[in-house]
Amino acid sequence: MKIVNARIIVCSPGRNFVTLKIETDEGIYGLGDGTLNGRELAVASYLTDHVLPCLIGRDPFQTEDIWQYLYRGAYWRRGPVTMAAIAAVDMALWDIKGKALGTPVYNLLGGRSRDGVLVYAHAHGADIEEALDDVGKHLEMGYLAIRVQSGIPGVASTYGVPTSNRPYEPAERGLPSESRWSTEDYLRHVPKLFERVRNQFGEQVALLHDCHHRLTPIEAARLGKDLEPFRLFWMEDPLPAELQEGFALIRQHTTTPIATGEVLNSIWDAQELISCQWIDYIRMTLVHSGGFTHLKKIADYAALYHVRTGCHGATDLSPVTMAGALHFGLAINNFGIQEHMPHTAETDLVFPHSYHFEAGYMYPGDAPGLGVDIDEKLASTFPYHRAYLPVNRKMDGTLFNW
Ligand code: KDG
Ligand code: MG
Repeated sequence: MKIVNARIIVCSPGRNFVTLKIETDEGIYGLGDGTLNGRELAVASYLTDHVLPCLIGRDPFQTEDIWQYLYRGAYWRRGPVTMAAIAAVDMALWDIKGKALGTPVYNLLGGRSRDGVLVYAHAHGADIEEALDDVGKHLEMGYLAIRVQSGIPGVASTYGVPTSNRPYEPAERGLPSESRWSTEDYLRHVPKLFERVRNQFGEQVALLHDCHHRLTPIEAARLGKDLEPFRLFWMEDPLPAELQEGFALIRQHTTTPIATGEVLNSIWDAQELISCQWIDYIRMTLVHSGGFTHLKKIADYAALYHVRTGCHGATDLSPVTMAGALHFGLAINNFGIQEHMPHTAETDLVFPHSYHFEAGYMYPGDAPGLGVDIDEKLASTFPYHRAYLPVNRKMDGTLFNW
């Protein structure tokens, strides 16, 4: 089998997605996701202008060799644009492999290791009362694990909480919006939120929280200690992820489990986080970390150090990545949990898929390959719109982490 064509489809059914379609001389095609929120066209160009011409004529079964060709062969390594582009190719090749062999991708990754993939939902509210209502709704929907974020008194808008009636979607069309941030107000508020959630919903539900990179190590240590009575499943991204040893300080002070890595791209970015056991869950995901070929190595490395996976699964990861994450999560031994943030109805129509949610778990389905397709005609009715994530400043105007 040979690759005869490869092209990019950029569409925006509610938000932007970059999808790669690789076609073979046997009529089988594969899909890959290359979406990088707010920088989509950089990946599209990297693929179209620099990568896709090199794929024509290659054997799509050579996933390892093609991965190394794109990673080592470029000379310039790592980084979100490069790794999202490599991921798109890798995903599409595994999709082709599965279709050619007539089997779901999870069977190529080791086969089923569990019955279903535990997922966590997002609950949020403008204040604690609204957040509690939303937790209740998600429990009724069958979720067993719920991330909880709420508005903070004195802070006009914050990560994870919608400012309108629409479902939360951080990227906005037009130029980046700006918000203001107070760490002091946040640190006072979050323990109160989780005290109320535990009091109302009891011990059974797994609770998660995303700090979204906004604390220093000692602030994160304090929050972790304050949250200990409420037994969180994890505290996510307490710090910006570049300084791996920053996590050591948090670890010295708290037993609240730590998850990080959604902005990391290679095994080298997380090497100390994992080998020093500074984290409990690694959040790298297929699209931003080089696809199955690389993420499998990261997961196997993490397994040596008792670190489990908790792959990023926000709406900027397309249904192609979501499908891939479910195959991956079903197959590997050290799976922890998978994020699930449902896509818009339009997105689900553009990307028909065989995965589904039931009673707290998701299932990839048994279709050969990834089990996800793209309706190109419908996709063409949702053209690309430039969109950005917000920018965040401290109350005095200092530029800060969003
Ligand atoms: O594009 C950025 C989002 O994917 C990110 O802000 C979502 O932190 C996030 C999460 O945990 O889902
Ligand atoms: Mg996050």
